Amino acid sequence: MKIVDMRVHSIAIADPPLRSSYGLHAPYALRTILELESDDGITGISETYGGQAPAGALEAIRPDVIGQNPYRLTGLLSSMTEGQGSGIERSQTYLVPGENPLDQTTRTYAAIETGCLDLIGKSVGQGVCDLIGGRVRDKVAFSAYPFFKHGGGGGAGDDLREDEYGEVMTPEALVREVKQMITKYGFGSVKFKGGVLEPDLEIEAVKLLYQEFGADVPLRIDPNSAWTVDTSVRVGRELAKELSGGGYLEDPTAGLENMSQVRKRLMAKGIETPLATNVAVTSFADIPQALELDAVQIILCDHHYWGGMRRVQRLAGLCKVFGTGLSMHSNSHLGISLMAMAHVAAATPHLTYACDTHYPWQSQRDEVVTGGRVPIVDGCVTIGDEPGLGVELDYDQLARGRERFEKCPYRKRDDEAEMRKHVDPNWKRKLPRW
Ligand code: GKR
Ligand code: MG
Repeated sequence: MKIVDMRVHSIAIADPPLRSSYGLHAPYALRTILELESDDGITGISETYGGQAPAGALEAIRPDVIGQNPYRLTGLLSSMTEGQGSGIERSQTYLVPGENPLDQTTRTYAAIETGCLDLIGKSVGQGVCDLIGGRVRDKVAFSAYPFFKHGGGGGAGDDLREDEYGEVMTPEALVREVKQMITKYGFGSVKFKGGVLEPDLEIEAVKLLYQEFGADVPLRIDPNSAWTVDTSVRVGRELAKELSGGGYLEDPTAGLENMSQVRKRLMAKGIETPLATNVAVTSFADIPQALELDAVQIILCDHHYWGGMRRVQRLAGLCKVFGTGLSMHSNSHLGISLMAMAHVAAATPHLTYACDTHYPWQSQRDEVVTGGRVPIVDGCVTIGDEPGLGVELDYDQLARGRERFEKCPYRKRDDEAEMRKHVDPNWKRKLPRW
């Protein structure tokens, strides 16, 4: 089998005005959809970060892809899996995921790997999870992912989406948002995006969530490095009960040394809440120091930037050896990414937490897979017996996504610029803010 065509589609999907310590989501999130077509007429697909740079990076390796055997291509491209550098420069501390040039090759590789696996799976009639080691579960659990948000459902001009959750800028509204999500999708755990309001209000939000859902629904809070070490310790102390029993404190502060300080000081008070990260550890090169400093007890994997599904499995193996937990990170995405996340999760025995997903924030109008949105039932995505990733492209919907991309002014994610445009003309991301 040979790859005879490669198609790279830049699309824009409506996205609500979600807040984080990075700033504000733009009315459109950008994604890239990749198609790899074989000489026997089968097409493998994948989804990755969007905008000019990721699409350009894929276009740049076109000559290495066309004419290759999809079983061998990832071997030929394996030098791309290391990316460059490690530590804060390479991390997502200052740059939003998908925008760091230092992990560009790992992201490009991952998109190609997923496309090849989907193509191979479709050609041999097997699911991707069964190609990469075999499923250990066929229901993959995801958690609710509430954000503070301004009013609006995303989109612009005459292309607005329904504002399902309304404005959510108080602890009470956040609880309402989570209730709505749980009613609709049946999630069994909650990952709350903090780093937006004063820490006391975010503490209150977690306490209210705990009161509402009880100890059986694990809670996590992720302020994306917005706090000092002192604030992180204070939040960890005040939420010792609420974040125990399967919860965690994610990236409270920037950098491994600071995370390590937080851990030490919490442990000294007898608080064992684990610290998780998708910011301080984003590559294999970060792991030795993270473990040495005991800065991180849970790593959030993401095949999109860790260099693909098999690298995530390798990460899981390392985590198991060192007794480190493994969870999964996400960014605004559609059904192809959701299925890829579910397939790698299904074939990763050491995955110790429900995965993150932004999927509830996107709408049917933007979905590019046939049959509409991938169902999340009882908080889980079910992997069936369909080959590959189990989804096919809806070419009409893809064309609409491309058209939205052409029309919208965005070519990269810049949450800081959106904050200045819509919320505060002088806003600057400040780490730590509190
Ligand atoms: O979508 O604003 C967002 C998130 O803050 C995202 O960019 C993060 O990468 O979800 C992510 C996280 O867990 O840090
Ligand atoms: Mg995070």
